[in-house]
Amino acid sequence: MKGVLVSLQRSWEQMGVSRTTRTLPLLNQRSGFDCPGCAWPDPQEADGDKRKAAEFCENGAKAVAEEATTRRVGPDFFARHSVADLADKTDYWLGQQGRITHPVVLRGGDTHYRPITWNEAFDVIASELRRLNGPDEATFYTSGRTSNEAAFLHQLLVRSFGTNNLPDCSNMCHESSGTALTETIGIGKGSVSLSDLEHADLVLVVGQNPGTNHPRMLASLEKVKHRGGRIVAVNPLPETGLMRFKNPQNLRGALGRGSPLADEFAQIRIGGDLALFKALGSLLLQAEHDRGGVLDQQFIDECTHGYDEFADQARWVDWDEVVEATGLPREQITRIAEMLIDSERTVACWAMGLTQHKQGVDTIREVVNLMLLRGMIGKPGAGVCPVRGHSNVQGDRTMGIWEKMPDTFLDALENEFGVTMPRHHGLDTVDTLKAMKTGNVKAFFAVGGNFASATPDTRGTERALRACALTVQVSTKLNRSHAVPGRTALILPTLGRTERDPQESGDQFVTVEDSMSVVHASRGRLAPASEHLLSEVAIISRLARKLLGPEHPIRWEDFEADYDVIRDHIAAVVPGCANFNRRVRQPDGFVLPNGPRDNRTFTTKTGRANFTVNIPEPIEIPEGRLLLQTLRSHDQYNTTIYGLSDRYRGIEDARRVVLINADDIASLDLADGDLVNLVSAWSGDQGVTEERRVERFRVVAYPTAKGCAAAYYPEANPLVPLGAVAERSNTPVSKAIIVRLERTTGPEQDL
Ligand SMILES: Nc1nc2c(c(=O)[nH]1)N[C@H]1C(S)=C(S)[C@@H](COP(=O)(O)OP(=O)(O)OC[C@H]3O[C@@H](n4cnc5c(=O)[nH]c(N)nc54)[C@H](O)[C@@H]3O)O[C@H]1N2
Ligand SMILES: Nc1nc2c(c(=O)[nH]1)N[C@H]1C(S)=C(S)[C@@H](COP(=O)(O)OP(=O)(O)OC[C@H]3O[C@@H](n4cnc5c(=O)[nH]c(N)nc54)[C@H](O)[C@@H]3O)O[C@H]1N2
Ligand SMILES: [Mo]
Repeated sequence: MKGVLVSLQRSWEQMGVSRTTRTLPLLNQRSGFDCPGCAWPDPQEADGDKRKAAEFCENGAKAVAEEATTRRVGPDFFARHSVADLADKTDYWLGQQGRITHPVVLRGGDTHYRPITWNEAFDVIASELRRLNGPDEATFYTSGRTSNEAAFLHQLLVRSFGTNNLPDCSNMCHESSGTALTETIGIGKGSVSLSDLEHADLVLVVGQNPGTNHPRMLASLEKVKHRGGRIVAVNPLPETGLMRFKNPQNLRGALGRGSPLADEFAQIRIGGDLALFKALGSLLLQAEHDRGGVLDQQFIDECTHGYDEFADQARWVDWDEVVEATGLPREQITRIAEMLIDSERTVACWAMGLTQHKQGVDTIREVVNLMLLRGMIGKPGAGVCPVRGHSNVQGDRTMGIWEKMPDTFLDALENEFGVTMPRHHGLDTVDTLKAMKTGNVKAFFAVGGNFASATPDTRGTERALRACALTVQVSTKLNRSHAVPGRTALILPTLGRTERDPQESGDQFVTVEDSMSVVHASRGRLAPASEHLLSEVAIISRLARKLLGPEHPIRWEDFEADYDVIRDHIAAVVPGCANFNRRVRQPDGFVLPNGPRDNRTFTTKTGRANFTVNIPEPIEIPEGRLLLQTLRSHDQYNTTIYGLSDRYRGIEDARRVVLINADDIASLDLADGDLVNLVSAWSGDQGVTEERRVERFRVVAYPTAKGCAAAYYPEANPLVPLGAVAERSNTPVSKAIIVRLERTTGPEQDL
């Protein structure tokens, strides 16, 4: 009930009562728009599931309110606030100012952004880009809210310009999942549908806080429980939604005490998951040896590769090491192994608690090993389920937003458009930052997102952005990235997903792909925030015409008038998208092909699903230090801060907090409520130790696993060293930063 009240309250504050009443009923309905929040899928008619009148969650309502707000940031705002002034504000303050209404520019030496016409804006950008020593000196970021149509055009523009520098938010998010799954099952996506999840006997929810970040997932988990299935939560924190859940969609849930979702809560130490999954694998092998009937031998023989090597290595486990790394009692690990053995249909779900670690890729490969042992891929009710973040982050990748798209994709682009595509791999997010620091990248263009706040090493990132010759942000709302401009900087305001997009051929819709590979339409219905906005599609195509010239073989001018034209090209280029225009107009859209799920085809190098050998490297934490993770509160969407209430964790009106176990607080000679600076030390490439710090965080006693701590992202991002990345996926290690605490005094910092 509190969640319902909060969503209405926030919606009324931002949109007023009548706009709220018109807007929320369109959310996630077939004739309405896709929630700009997370990538959780919608119920499918084909599964006999009807959509509810309110098919959204508290945080989805907040995401809509944030975009559909009636507050405005216009030329007068920029006249009042200098860039230096904006740089002093928090992300929260910046976001609360409202929707940006006009394109603005900041030229070398200026103190304030000033209005600019669209035409002039594209001239400035094109001439700055042409002035570079080559296309690889520019980099083009995408955030996962971008539609398929805009993403496809964006990568087409960037590659036509001559570079594969296409970093995206996924590099900081599920890249480790993509890398691990591509290596093991041949596709960088999950292998389950919503119906699979809901029909599982056992669901593992690992390193994920669905109560806050994917609230509608809880309703699916509740269905699992109703059907007699079981749930195991693996997390250093007892996250509320998993421990106690009240479904607001039914009366029993709305009024009742709530049901405990997790049958087993494994309160793991940060970074202990690889050791846990290895131990579970070994218990399965042991049980097969002792009593037989545990492994799916037929599946292993027919569909997998590398079993013998895996089994030789996995049989042997040092339990002292496992207990040390995980902090879990051996009995609990044994109980979970028995649950795995009892289950005929297991789904493993995970999110940032696994991906943002040095051994993130290895850990996810180990999850796959466990699933392969019992043949849990490619059968109903079973599979792997990386739960995606941004509402279209998976679709953006399908559309070619990746610095290393395979040659087959580039060949298809060349065939379709008759333009030569660059073949050398481009820069991802971390490598972009490194290249900016050395001056090898001088121009930054972002379709959405908040690069300055989302990336590691905030201070270094800000210096890198300020050193650029050009920074361009296609944005709906103000954020920190606008306050750390390059020598020439532009903000190009764009339509949000909730808004109507009228073009020459009529109102346009866009398409998105959810976490379970369902592609469907999203139709904005509200009047645009300002008459000066352009859609992302229009911005990209108009810039392309300026940059590539009127003689360019691609007919950029055709795209803006009718997005069907873009979709016809997508159909010709992107695998699985044949007849895109027709199929996406079906009520629930269509599901992209998925070899592992559809018929146990694995397009790996071996042509089979691969077992892998992964060796845990323990994280050494020196005496007196803690292992810090950075996570989301209940009142934010990434760097967009909705408010200051982390209700489920009982934290109000504060974001500069650090959650620490009471025993650790005592042994560090601190007390709940003390103010501390957090300091991380990192030995850089040349063996030089760099210290990073954030100041005046309040200590909060919290039941996290011993030796572990948690602070909010993005406030804690200055602590994440740029060099600390996951092996092979290059994802910043945002969940395991060794910190020491310095007691300090003084006022808490402004929010
Ligand atoms: N309302 C809302 N929804 C969102 C977002 C948002 O900011 N707000 N963000 C969206 C995006 S882009 C994403 S990627 C997702 C993120 O969804 P989550 O991954 O759920 O987000 P985090 O807050 O990063 O939470 C990580 C969880 O992993 C746990 N964890 C940390 N370290 C470890 C570890 O070593 N092992 C294990 N087992 N667990 C660990 C943390 O305690 C926490 O519960 O949510 C999406 N949805
Ligand atoms: N320390 C730490 N760092 C992290 C993480 C972590 O857990 N810990 N998580 C990482 C993860 S999982 C992710 S996905 C990244 C997120 O990184 P980003 O995607 O870059 O960040 P967001 O905060 O989602 O971007 C918000 C901005 O997007 C713009 N925007 C919103 N809607 C639209 C739209 O429809 N169109 C356009 N053009 N712009 C729009 C608004 O201006 C808003 O300010 O951060 C990563 N960084
Ligand atoms: Mo994400």
